[in-house]
Amino acid sequence: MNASNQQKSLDVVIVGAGFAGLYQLHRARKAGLTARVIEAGEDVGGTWYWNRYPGARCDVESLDYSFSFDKELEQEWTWSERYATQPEILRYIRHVAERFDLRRDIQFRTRVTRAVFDERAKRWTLETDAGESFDAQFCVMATGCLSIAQAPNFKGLHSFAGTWYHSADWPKQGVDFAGKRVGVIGTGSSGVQMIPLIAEQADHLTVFQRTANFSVPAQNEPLDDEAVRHAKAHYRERRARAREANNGLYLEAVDKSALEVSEEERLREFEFRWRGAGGGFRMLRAFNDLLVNEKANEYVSDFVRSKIRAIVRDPKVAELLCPKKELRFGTKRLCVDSGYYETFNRPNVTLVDVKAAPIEEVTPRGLRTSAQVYELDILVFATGFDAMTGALRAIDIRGVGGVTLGERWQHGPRTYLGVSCAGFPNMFIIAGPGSPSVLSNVVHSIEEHVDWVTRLIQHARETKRAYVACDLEAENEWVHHVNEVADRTLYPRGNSWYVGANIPGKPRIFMPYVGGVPAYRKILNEVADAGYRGFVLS
Ligand code: FAD
Ligand code: N01
Repeated sequence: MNASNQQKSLDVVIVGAGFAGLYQLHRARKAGLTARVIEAGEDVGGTWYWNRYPGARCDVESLDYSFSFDKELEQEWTWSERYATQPEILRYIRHVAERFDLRRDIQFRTRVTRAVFDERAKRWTLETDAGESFDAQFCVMATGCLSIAQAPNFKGLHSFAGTWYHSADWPKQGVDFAGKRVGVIGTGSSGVQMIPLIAEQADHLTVFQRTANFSVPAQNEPLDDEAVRHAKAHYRERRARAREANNGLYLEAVDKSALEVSEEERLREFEFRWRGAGGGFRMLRAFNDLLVNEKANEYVSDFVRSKIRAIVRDPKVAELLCPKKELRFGTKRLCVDSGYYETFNRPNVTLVDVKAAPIEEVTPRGLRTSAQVYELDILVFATGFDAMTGALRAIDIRGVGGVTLGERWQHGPRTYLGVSCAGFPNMFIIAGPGSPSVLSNVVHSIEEHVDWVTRLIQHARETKRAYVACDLEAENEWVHHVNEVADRTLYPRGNSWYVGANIPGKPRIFMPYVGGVPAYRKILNEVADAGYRGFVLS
């Protein structure tokens, strides 16, 4: 139902109807608050509404990458594969929306363009692209970390006679690649997932790679009845173990340094994680220092490179696919694939190095690099997102004294605990910069944030405080802590979207909190127990 004729003066206004916005709506209602969600898309789902490219699926196991707040929901929903596809995840999110009757409080096809804090009334006014406005005491930004696509701005794109698509704005009816000459630009997680499937359909596929990233096999498989029965019978233990793991995932971790074992043992462990059930992110946890120790990282990097050389038959192509030494394994988000490297053995697939010969322009008939012209019917941009800050900066957010979030964040995002920004009272961010967010099972992090924010709002209301603001000192200390913890790892050295390196001109700062999910939860709890230390409630 479109909510445009309904109440526009609310306790909480929520922007975004992905996992975060939906759960925030549910929790707000449970807390007795009036709440409304405003969503740019036509339906619920967020990431899983927009990213419909072939091969799109999660790379955190679906049994974990799903809501844990309701035991019945957990028991009644059955995942068909270890890593569900986009259509299945979208079906799940729609099911959640129906089951908890969420749609009646969601306004679709509406983009929030402006949010202004009224210091006197201590309320937010949100304006939309449809010219409506909503006012609420609290504003929750559930706008997503990967929801603003990096728009392709290649010279000549407008002249292209074929059709082009971005992975994050994929047509609902799908794309027919049969008999077509297709070019894919980008070899991050999206490219790595779509390339094997497009190669199967297209007449010819040309992959334009700028930087080779590491990818490990998902070892995806159907979940048979026995696996499902077992998982459901032990769901609570599974969730509890995930909560105590650094990245909120249920994965066996080896608590040993890669340096303290023999070469034989090290290779056995890597091999087990490459081939073994589950594959994927298990590789990151083969040893406890892969992301903090250069030598340990070199071991796992060399192992993956040896696999690429063994899979890809043409040695030149294999070398091009091998990530270079400067890129440490895992410091750019690890890709998880199904048959990615194998695809380059197909006769209808060509890999082009656009670092050596950059793309110069799109032409009416295809694409020209500094070395060659490629004739194409379809161009696919898997070029990523303005991650973590893009969706927030796209809204004209004005806090105390009319200061904009864009001004406050001109040198990079600044938050207290990843949920609040000094100068922007009564506004909260879900799973944003400064929280474990994208380094974790994001659904898990979303649930933790939403629960915490809702308790804070309830506390404010119960104690008759209209105003909840984090102080600048607390924010400065948190930003310092986020950087300090990141600097103890290899993460900031990767030229990834984690540091904004993919967007020209974006300040280089490591945005997520790398301290781990359990350590972060402990801090959140301590802050709450200390009467919301670092916040002013008045
Ligand atoms: P989103 O799902 O991004 O939803 C935000 C919503 O806000 C969007 O629908 C957007 O339209 C809306 N919005 C934004 N700005 C406005 C505005 N101004 N006005 C109105 N509406 C607005 N994470 C994992 O942990 N595991 C995975 O396996 C995984 N797989 C992924 C696969 C893909 C292809 C991508 C792109 C990301 C993946 N992620 C994964 C990260 C994923 O984004 C999160 O897991 C999660 O879905 C984020 O949910 P969210 O509700 O915070 O944000
Ligand atoms: O985007 P990316 P993504 N010319 O930024 C290249 C999540 N996700 O959509 O590395 C040429 O990772 C760019 O090259 P380079 C996940 O968190 C998860 O793939 O900058 N190339 C890179 O190769 C992920 O990390 C899944 O040199 C250009 C690629 O485009 C995040 O979303 C699936 C270019 C972009 O890679 C983003 O992934 C999908 C240019 N001008 C997404 N501009 C799962 O599997 C960019 N590139 C769960």
